[in-house]
Amino acid sequence: MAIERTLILIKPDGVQRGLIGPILTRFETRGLKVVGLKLMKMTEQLASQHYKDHVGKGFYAGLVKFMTSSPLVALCIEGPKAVEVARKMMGKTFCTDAEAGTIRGDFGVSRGMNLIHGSDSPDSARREIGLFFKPEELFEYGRAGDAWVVNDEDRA
Ligand code: DAT
Ligand code: MG
Repeated sequence: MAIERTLILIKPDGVQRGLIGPILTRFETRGLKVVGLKLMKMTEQLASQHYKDHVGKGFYAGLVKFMTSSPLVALCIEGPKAVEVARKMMGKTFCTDAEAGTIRGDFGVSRGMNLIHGSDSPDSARREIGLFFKPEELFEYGRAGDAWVVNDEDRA
């Protein structure tokens, strides 16, 4: 099954700057399917679970302050190699380093306020999706144009 799901967060800076639409549009126009979507505030507890690998690092306190400061949009998106495809669309971690054409490279210039999170592996994706979504908040559905986005070879 080459179809994967990944967790995307449009971070508080993206929401505050009115970039929910432009960022979401990139995933939709790429052909990826939104299977979960919510506006929510990240708590410190959720931050410590989501960023468990960064707890204790020098930038952790600032990261949590930023991520809990204002609502974010959590998305679960689905498609062939969705984890890798989304990471490439996001660009490098710091917007200053991200290539033009990527989300971070087109919409930001900050290091820490880098607009978007995307899971870094299928295992992380499964874990992170479980932190943000209940099973009943994720939807399996067909779209009218799906046959022209993904074929049997892509699904094999
Ligand atoms: P990514 O979001 O590209 O997967 P990451 O998982 O290494 O990057 O780090 C998580 C977030 O923490 C990242 O989006 C921004 C922040 N961050 C990482 N390294 C940092 C650093 N050296 N200084 C400040 N913020 C940092
Ligand atoms: Mg990461």
